[in-house]
Amino acid sequence: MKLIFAIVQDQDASNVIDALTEKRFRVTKLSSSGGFLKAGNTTLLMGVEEKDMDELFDILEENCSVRDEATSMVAMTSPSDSFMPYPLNVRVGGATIFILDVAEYNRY
Ligand code: 2BA
Repeated sequence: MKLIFAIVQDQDASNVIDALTEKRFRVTKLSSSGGFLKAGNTTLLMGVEEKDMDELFDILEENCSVRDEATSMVAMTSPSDSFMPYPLNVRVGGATIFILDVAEYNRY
């Protein structure tokens, strides 16, 4: 068994969870935030058998979209040491996925 962490955008979370549970995958939803944008995102925690992983990744790919986000970073200007915001576009992925081996899985 593998443990999958998938970080997805909040806008996609509801659809992807519905699609996963419809196919009988078990999912835990965690509210999270990205360190770079400091914006909310969703982390999905899923324990899956290796034979089912391709189906799970297909569902993530179908339901998670790449989006361009406009944000502003702050730069310090010298010599006055004042802070200047400047616009920045970042491409946020549909899903960032981590796959871990599971030593043991029990449900009581
Ligand atoms: P954030 O950290 O808010 O990052 C949002 C997007 O900003 C990233 O999209 C990437 O395009 C850009 N970005 C992130 N860190 C950057 C940096 N140090 N310099 C320049 N640009 C940067 P994604 O790569 O698709 O990541 C989406 C979210 O997935 C991230 O939100 C974070 O919550 C998570 N994530 C991505 N890679 C991760 C990793 N290696 N470890 C832990 N979490 C990760």
